[in-house]
Amino acid sequence: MRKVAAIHDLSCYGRCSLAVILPVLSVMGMQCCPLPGTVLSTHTGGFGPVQRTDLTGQVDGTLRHWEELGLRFDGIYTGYMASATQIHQAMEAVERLSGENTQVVVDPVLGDHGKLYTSITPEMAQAMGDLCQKAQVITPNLTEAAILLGLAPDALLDQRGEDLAVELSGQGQRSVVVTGVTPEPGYTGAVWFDHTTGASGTTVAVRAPGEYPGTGDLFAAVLTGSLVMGESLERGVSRAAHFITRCASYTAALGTDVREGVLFEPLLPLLLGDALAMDDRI
Ligand code: PXL
Repeated sequence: MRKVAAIHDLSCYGRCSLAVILPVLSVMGMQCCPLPGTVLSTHTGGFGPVQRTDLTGQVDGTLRHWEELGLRFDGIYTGYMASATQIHQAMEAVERLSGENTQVVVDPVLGDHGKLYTSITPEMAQAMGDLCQKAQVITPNLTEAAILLGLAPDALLDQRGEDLAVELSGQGQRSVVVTGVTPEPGYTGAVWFDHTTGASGTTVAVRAPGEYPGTGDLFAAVLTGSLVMGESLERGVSRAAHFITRCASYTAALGTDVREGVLFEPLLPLLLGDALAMDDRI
């Protein structure tokens, strides 16, 4: 059975990070092994003062134990990090837990809407750039794309060209999916570059009303699952974009508190088909 190490925080209320990544990868038919760097009472998007516990030492010990066990993962997927030390740990994890065909997907969580998140220091932005060098696939939004290119965080908010994905690929060394692009009014999508084929493209999905926390994590989780199943980057991006659109439309129709994220749980069966189809022993 394929397995993915997911190096993220665990926000215990509000539907983001490991709380959405675990169910998505499970339903896609693989074992998701969580490596939480921080446990938080809620995500930081509007629930007031957050209770948090740093687990940096626990991550170190887990990496050591997993290495002793000789574990190698088919996917390593990293996201929100609380410190530069944790970003360096993620780099260590890539070194120590990769096999020959491991898909390393780095979501360089640094900012959104033209601003750095308040917890991000210049040292962390630099370290995240270094972590991206170790990835097969990175999934920045337009704000993160600008930061990674050394520009002001709001410098690229109107970009929608595929050349941006090519520019972030480090001369074709890695694949890039830039999320949160507006290909045309009323639509949302991603521009991508696939370093395994040299192809680039734009994936377009209907823009559902509302801006929900955690959709970036859901997007990259579906993409990671798809890549670990052996699907192409284009297929993975399309699958992820359409899944998010359906989750956001459903959530908007129910009119729940935006802070609770998208109500993806009833839509998980949409991700189920291929895992079943690909293994006739199930
Ligand atoms: O990706 C969303 C996310 C992840 N982790 C933490 C967050 C958020 C969004 O607010 O606060 C801790």
